[in-house]
Order: sequence, then C-alpha cells, then structure tokens
Amino acid sequence: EIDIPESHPRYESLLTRHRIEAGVEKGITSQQGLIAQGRGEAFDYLLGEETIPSADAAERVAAAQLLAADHAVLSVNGNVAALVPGEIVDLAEATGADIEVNLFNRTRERMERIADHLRDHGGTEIKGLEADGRIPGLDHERAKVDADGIGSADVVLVPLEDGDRAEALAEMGKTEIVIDLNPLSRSAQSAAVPVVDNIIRAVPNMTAHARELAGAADDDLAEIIEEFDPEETLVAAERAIRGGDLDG
Ligand code: PTJ
Repeated sequence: EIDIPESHPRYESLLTRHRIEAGVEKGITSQQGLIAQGRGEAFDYLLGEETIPSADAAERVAAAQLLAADHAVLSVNGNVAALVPGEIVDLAEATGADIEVNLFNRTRERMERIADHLRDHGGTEIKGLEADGRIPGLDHERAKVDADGIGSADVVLVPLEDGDRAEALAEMGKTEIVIDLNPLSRSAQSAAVPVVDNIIRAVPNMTAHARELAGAADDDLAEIIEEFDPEETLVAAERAIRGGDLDG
C-alpha cells in the first residue's frame, strides 16, 4: 500500500482514498466511484469517523439476519471490491452467505476483474456473471442478477447501493441490509437494516458479531431481528451528524 504515517489524524481516510484510487487504476472501480467516495467521506467526517453505538447495534442485527437467512447474498460493486475485498470474503465465510458481483455501471470487463480480485483475496465461488435473473422495474443492464444468487436470495447485503436498485430489491420482498454513510439516502431509507457507518469499519464488525452469534439458537436470532427498529437507527445517525452527539 502507501506510506501514510499511522499517527496522521486522517490516516484511515487517506488510506481509504488511496484504495479507491488504486481500484480505478486496476479497472475495478468506476470513475463515479471516486465521487461516491467523496460523498461518503463528508458524512463520515461529521460522524467523527467512528462506529456510533446505533451503527454497532445495526451491525449485530445485520449479522443475525445473515445467519438466520435461508439464502443470504453479499452484493459487491466497484467501491466495495476496492475497499474491503478480503473482509467481504471473511463475512461470507462467517455467515455462509454467497458473494455476487453486481454493478450499477455494468461492463463485462469490470465484472471479471472484480471476480478475479475477490478470488485473489480468498473468494471461491463468485456469482454475478451468469446474469440469468432480473430485478423487476429496472432498465436492462441495471436489472441483471444471477437467478441462483441475488435472484433467489431472501436476505441481501447491498453496500453503497444506488437508491433505485435498493428500492427495487426491497419491493421484490428481499430483506435488505444497506451500508451507507448517508442516513437520508433512499437506499438507507428503504433498508430493513440500515447501517450508517463506513464500509471499512462496518464489514469487519459484522463478521465479529457473526462469529460471536454463530452458536446462537434460531429463537435468539429471531429476537434480535424482531427488536430492531430501522427508523430509530436512522434518527440516531442523523442526530449524531447534526449535533455531534456520538452517543446517538
Ligand atoms: O461499481 P458500480 O458500477 O456498481 O458503482 C458503484 C457506485 C458506488 C459508484 C454507484 O452505486 C453509485 O453511484 O452510488 P451512489 O448513488 O453514489 O451512492 C453511494 C452511497 O454510498 C452514497 O450515499 C455515499 O454516501 C455512500 N458511501 C460512499 N462511500 C462509502 C459510503 N458508505 C459507506 N462507506 C463508504 N466508504
């Protein structure tokens, strides 16, 4: 990677930026991914660049959802692949979820590069290239999914997702876990489990929660899921952003 002193006050933010840049250079991340990252950073700055308690709680619920699912899928786009490739593979292993490459700006070349990149980080079966399923209500390219992946999943993790697709997936009846630093985004608003945190922190923390919950009984997972209120989480995140109340 690059040489940023760990003592630098914006160490994590600079490292993240560098990973996105390297992703663009490798043909993994789209140019629009740079803009998306900038948008995310602004919210992260306001959140204090830390996992607020309400986000940690949502990450635990997300882990419970993934463990309780019949068929969970982790959706990976160009930003996710650049920022947390190995961490996504770890989360898939900890929860038994599938990994599917699913792009907003879909090109065959980028699909393949991302799948290769995930395999370089330990991923084995990477879905997304079949594209034999469709999300209703979206235009052709943006609707493509694997029939035996997102197409038949009951729970999907869609980090940094575009609002239209997040809404369309929710309308298909899928339980949607969204990671998005903007609590006002349509993606976060349409999620069953909105996680308002940087994906860099969110994914490893979900894995830690999944490992801790691995032996939990079905009833206990169901209770964790049942008690969660997505609206409350969004309100807490917005309060933290507006007021700097990090206990939000
Ligand atoms: O690789 P592709 O073609 O699938 O394209 C991926 C992007 C992200 C470019 C595409 O889906 C897009 O344009 O997304 P948006 O509409 O910019 O939405 C991305 C959301 O993710 C925004 O609300 C950002 O605030 C948020 N975000 C950006 N970086 C992070 C983030 N959330 C969490 N962690 C981040 N590091």
